[in-house]
Amino acid sequence: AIETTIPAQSREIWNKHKVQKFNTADEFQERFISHVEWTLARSLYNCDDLAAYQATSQSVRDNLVIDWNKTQQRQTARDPKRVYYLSLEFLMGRALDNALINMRTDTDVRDVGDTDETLTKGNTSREMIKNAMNELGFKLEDILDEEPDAALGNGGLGRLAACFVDSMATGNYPAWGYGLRYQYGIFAQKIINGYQVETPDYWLNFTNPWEIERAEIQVPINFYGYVDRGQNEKSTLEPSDWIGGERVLAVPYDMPIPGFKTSTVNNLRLWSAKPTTEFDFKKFNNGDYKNSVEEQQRAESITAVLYPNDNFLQGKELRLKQQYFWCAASLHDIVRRFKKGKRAWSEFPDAIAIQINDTHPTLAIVELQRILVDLEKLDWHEAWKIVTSTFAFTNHTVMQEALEKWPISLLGRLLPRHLEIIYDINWFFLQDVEKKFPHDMDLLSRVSVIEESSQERQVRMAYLAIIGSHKVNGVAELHSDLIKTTIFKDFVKIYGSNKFTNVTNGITPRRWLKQANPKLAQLISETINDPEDNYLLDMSKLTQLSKYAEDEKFQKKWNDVKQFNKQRLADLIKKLNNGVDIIERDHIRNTLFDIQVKRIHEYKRQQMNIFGVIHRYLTMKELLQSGASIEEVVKKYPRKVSIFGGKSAPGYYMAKLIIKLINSVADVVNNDKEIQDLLKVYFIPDYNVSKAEIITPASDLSEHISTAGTEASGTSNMKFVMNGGLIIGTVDGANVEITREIGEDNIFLFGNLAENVDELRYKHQFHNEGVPASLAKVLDAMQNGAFSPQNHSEFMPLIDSIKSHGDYYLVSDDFEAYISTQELVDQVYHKDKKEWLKKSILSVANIGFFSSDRCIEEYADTIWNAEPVKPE
Ligand code: IMP
Ligand code: B1N
Repeated sequence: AIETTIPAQSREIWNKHKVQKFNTADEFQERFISHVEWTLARSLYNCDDLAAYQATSQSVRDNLVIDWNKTQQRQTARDPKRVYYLSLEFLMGRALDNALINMRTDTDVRDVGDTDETLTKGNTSREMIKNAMNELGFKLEDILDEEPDAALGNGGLGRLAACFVDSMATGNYPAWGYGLRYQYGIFAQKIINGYQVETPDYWLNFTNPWEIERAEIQVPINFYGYVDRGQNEKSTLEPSDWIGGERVLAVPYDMPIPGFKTSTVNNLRLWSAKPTTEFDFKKFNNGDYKNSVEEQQRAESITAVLYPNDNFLQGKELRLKQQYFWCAASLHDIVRRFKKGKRAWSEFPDAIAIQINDTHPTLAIVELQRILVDLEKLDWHEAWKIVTSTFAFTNHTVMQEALEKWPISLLGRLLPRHLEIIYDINWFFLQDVEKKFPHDMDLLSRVSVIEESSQERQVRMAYLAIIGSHKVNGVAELHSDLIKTTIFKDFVKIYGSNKFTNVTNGITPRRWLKQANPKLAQLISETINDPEDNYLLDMSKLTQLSKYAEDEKFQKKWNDVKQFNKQRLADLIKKLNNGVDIIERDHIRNTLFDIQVKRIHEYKRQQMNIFGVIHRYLTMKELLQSGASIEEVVKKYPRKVSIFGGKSAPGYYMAKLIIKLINSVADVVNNDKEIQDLLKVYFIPDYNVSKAEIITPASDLSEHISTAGTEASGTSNMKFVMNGGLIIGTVDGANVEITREIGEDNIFLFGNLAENVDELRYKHQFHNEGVPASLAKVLDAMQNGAFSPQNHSEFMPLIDSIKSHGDYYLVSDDFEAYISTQELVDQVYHKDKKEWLKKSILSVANIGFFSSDRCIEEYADTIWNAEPVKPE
């Protein structure tokens, strides 16, 4: 039974006044109005769209909280193995529309499997609230637009964590996410004169209805100070006292995470830093009151801002502080909950699985060892067995510049006891290695957690994460194979290859199909006769679409949906472009929408894309100037709009220059009268999750063209295919498995393979063979100021990186194949529309594997050993 402080005789009163969910439009309206009045202190006379958004969210949240409480009570009572997903980033986007799709009313619950169509429709709650809002005088679409994105992440890694919490709730797993509540999420991007300008994202400007502050929980977190070894200098393996230093408080904010078609509502717990209420009287007595207040206030800076780097380590002290603050607070919470069950410590790994999202939470491994040894007085080895059976580690990148290393000096100053523990972990590990591979000094220094070779000794966090975990996984087959043969090769030799595994990434079809593309979702549910949208839970049902792939009537409906979504994107672009259309309305239908939206990175090769655009532009101009008519040009180069979007890290010079080049090319091309609207280029400013929901469904073609071996998985590739877009891509990351699933006829692959990359780079270093003529034409035009008439050398660094600095990303090696594959795309799109639609339909039919539900099931079965806890 669940413990409570309420006396038994009071139960009746509690039960009599038990809170109820709203189940009907009428009940929703009543709830809405009471929130307008009581929560917002507004009324009929001053309820604008923002207030309506707030009141709607509060009302929906009321329903979720009821199920949240029941879910937590159920999980406490049944005491299953719990899963904790530690991620420094959760790129959630907006919550309201998603909650409307996922939320269950009691009516929904009662009618599961019922035949009454009006009640069993997949979108009961959303439709009901849409109508109820209309009656209240609001349009749901406008209300949804009032919500700021929860943009607590950089890109794929953070969005993956968001898809995972959705799937964990949907699969009824007793799983919580733990992260940080940054006051500033990823910066907002403005484009000024073609350049990226960053502005702060103060997303908590208006109260956030989706968070529940738990002010009563305050976890003290310490930094700095020293370790007291006692008078007889006891061993570092003994329980030790870490003393003094700086202290801040961690306060949790909970976000309810509703599953789809289940009343399970899980929790995302985000920590916020607060000053302690302890006061430094020494300073105060010295009359330095102001300084001591300021020092206290600095505590808040720990969770002030998300570091805006993707696939890059900046190595700042505040970042390490964030990591420890979050790991220590989360571990404290996890251990406190475990202790409530009064089980033996040896059962900890049977009760708990902790997944660490990249190496950012690696200190959690050290912190658990510290808790067990120093505070709970367990024997070192007993403790270490518990730790390593609890943790599992996901690697997301092989890029050297992203692999975390922290200087010993910094770690030892900030966390003196943790550094001792790291040394001891390493000591025992190296002893084991020495036993297995005697006298191999090279091996020992290669796998040591401490890197000695560089000027400053550093802690290699990935190695620590491997040693402290029972499983290590990559995020797509190619990537998981690569880490075993490159960066973690020695560890495969030491541990055997069973410790290393693959779990290919996935995405939630609720947000990325149903929510982003309601028209396609409806066509699918009609076609496969699934009015309850059960396919969103079992995406293999989509294979039923295959039989309509060549059905002309169906193809027309399919195409109409795509045209609607292209129109919707064109409307957004118009709005962002000060009300000026980029693509003439009448031409949207026969214009190929070619989209590359993702973080700007040299390895993702947006530069190759824009070079391709320049190549197309120059060739079209040549044709026209040699007397060809527009009609003749259209035959070879049909209408196309190249759309880009994505943020650059603020300090990433080359990425920012690529953004400027795209905007400069857009300036020239879009204003070239001769070209008319055969070719248009547009950079969508401030790409984020809510914009992605408009952009993704509108692609005819999307680009996933990273240098082979550099993109661990990619997840937008899956999103585009799930929305009926075709892909042009390299043989990299999840593109490989997407090809296997949808068939190689339905994807445009090109370029060198990962296995040849080293050889090609070596060749560039020692033989300068020049660039292919097609690329030379592009680079020459750039060098001649075609896109920077005021400053001919503006784009020289981009040219030099290819011609003089070894072309690390192999643009010159892949360019010709890229151009000819683009020409193939043009031919299929414009000459054989039926063939194109068939490819599109077959792609969606076979994309089911990439649901994050499948992905979470694999983690649960092969890594966590966790079972769902289903509501009755
Ligand atoms: P924790 O596991 O102690 O952090 O509890 C998480 C949340 O679940 C709490 O804030 C409670 O709201 C709910 N919860 C956990 N255990 C119980 C219980 O025994 N009774 C009621 N609610 C509980
Ligand atoms: O993680 C995604 C993958 O789909 C992408 O291919 C991969 O690039 C991405 C340090 C990262 N890897 N590493 C990061 C992000 C922030 C940071 O501070 C590294 N992001 C990825 C999901 O698996």
